[in-house]
Amino acid sequence: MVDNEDKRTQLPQSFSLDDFVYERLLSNNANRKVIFVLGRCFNLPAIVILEKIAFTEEQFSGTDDKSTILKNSSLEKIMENDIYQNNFCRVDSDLNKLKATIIYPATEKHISKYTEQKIYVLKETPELYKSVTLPCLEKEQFNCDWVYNILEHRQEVDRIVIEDLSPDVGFMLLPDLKWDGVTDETMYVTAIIMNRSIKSIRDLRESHLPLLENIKSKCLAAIKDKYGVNSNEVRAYFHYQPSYYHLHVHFNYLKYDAPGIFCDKAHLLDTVIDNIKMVPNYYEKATLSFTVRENDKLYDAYKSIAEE
Ligand code: M7G
Repeated sequence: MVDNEDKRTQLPQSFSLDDFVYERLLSNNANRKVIFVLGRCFNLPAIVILEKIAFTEEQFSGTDDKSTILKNSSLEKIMENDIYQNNFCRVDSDLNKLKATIIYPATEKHISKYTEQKIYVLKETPELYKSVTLPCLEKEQFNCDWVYNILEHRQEVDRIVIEDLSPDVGFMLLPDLKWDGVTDETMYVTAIIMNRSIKSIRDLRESHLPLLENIKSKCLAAIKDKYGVNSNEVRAYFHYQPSYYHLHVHFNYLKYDAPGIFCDKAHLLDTVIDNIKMVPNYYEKATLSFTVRENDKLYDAYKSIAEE
């Protein structure tokens, strides 16, 4: 299949899912109620991610009848027994939207990222980072044009929650692609740093503490201001390995089990700050464990050195 990394084709404004020709299912996560589908649009590969959206309190407590699920539903009985009854509940389509994320044209790497596959844990020493991980990610990483579009105010400008344009300690905070931007229960925003030379936590040193502290204090205050979520209800963390090698911090609502919050991938912002305060070059010296998928080029690279 062709790699579309350099094809910057965009979907027409009139695009609808009728233009999407189904090819195959990449994965179906019943727990998250999200499905990843591969197909083609106008002859190029495309991925559609459909996700059922969480309920909100307003859908039940709202005063406007039209926004209230209970006032706009019909029941179809499945079974009853004693005091127990199961039904399908049909609700107004406006109250039952799906979030649809479309990646177009999708690259081989996107297809691999969303394909169900085995995962493995790897231990990366500083030496292995330099000799295996770094060369591999320099060759294989996802394109970061979407990041530069944000930093240069070309895209998502009206979504910026807060920005600090300082080249050293600055960042932009905005709703993450994984979030619909309105369902408070699944709040997920991302701070993207202005500095383009820090790929991941591996590159963090003592000199970056002001950057990390600045992101922490300003983003938590902005989240409280905009979404009413207290700082002690926010999970702030990095991914290692990330998909995109331009440093960014994930912030989400603690009660929401966002994808990628487990200890095989998430590094709390507070812990990262503390580690660097204790050992200024902690992330230069540490052995970091992370997971890879079976189809990842990084997994192949580690496999081949293990075989040597
Ligand atoms: P990551 O750890 O590099 O990748 O985080 P992963 O979590 O996907 O493995 C990058 C973050 O940026 C993710 O949370 C993405 O959902 C988010 N993101 C990716 N893209 C392409 C966009 C985008 O175009 N706009 C916004 N706002 N967020 C994005």
